[in-house]
Amino acid sequence: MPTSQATSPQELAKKLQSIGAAFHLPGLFFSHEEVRAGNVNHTYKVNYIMDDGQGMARIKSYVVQRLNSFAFRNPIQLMENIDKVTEHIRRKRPGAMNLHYHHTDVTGERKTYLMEGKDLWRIINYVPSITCDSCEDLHVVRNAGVAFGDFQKSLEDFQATDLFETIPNFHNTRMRYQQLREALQENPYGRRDAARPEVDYLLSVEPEACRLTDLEKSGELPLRVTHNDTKINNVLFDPETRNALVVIDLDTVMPGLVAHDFGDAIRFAANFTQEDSQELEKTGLDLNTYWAFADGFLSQTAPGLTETELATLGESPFCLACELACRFLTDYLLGDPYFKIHYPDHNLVRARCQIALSKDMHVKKDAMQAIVEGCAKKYR
Ligand code: GN1
Ligand code: MG
Repeated sequence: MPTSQATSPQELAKKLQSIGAAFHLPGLFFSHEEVRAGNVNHTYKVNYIMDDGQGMARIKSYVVQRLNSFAFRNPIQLMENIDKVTEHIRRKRPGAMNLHYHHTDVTGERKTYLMEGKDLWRIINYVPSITCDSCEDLHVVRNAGVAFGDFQKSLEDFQATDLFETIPNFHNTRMRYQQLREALQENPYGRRDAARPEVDYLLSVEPEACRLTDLEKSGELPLRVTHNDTKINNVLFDPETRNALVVIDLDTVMPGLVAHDFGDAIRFAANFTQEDSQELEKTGLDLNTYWAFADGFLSQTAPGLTETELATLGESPFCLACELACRFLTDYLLGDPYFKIHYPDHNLVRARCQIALSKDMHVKKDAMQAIVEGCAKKYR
């Protein structure tokens, strides 16, 4: 049964129950809710009730996910990557919270996934926590920087060639521009004219937007193992202390640049508005938030960075915002096959917001670089 957005709540509940059974979840399924955080995978919180051993009821929750098979063409290799990375982190940070994936025991083999046709399902323990989409609490922002910086550091001795490239060329900005050009050429939904001003702007900044990709290609920036999707809502926080508990969403852990992780985190966390805001006059880079994240991130990573890596951090949010604008616009032109949308022009709106953000980042590039250098000096 497909579990598209058109599926009825009853069908979905039945489906989730059968997935839970395949993973041998104990207790009685009694409710579920969709978690609308990610733009790609489908995520649900499911709640089970069981005996606590003393005759009282205990409720236990799990996170059930259906991987987007359009975005991730090699789901089994992806799960193998996650296994390797979480194991590595477990060894390096024995006391820290780690993600726990449940196993199916279908053929006596302990697998962390269930394949149903093209769909891969997986189940993770639910961690009581809070996440932030935008954040005024600079303590939380700094902690997110520490968490992503520590994630980076904990993988510095991980053999990058041991990882399967789950989405090849994920942060290859040149290729994202190429895909935009092809979508414009193809124009299958006749949307090209509606996207003209956005396309013109993106093409006008292409050389600057592709700086990271060009420096990677010329070998001036080292490839590391990076997270590649460092939205602040991919960090779980303790509801009371507001300290970071664990970094989640490891689907795109692949070889990449430090600047990808830094720039992507900033473009999401330090925007005055949400990623799909239509209030373009309010959209822009908040330097206070930027500073807090940079300080946390560099407190972990500064000692290991090369001078060239450090020199690219200030411009990286601009590059990442333009790259994502290309991706949203390409998806809009192709009829939205990749990103989940909540209304017809959603991807065009998202692209416009990233463009407005990138314009403000362009103005603030030197300030961003100065802040990075100041923080790095502190931690070296
Ligand atoms: C997707 O699904 P989510 O929200 O974790 C996308 C990121 C984008 C982001 C934009 C695998 O991430 O690259 O930056 O949307 N992930 C993938 O919101 O394409
Ligand atoms: Mg993701």
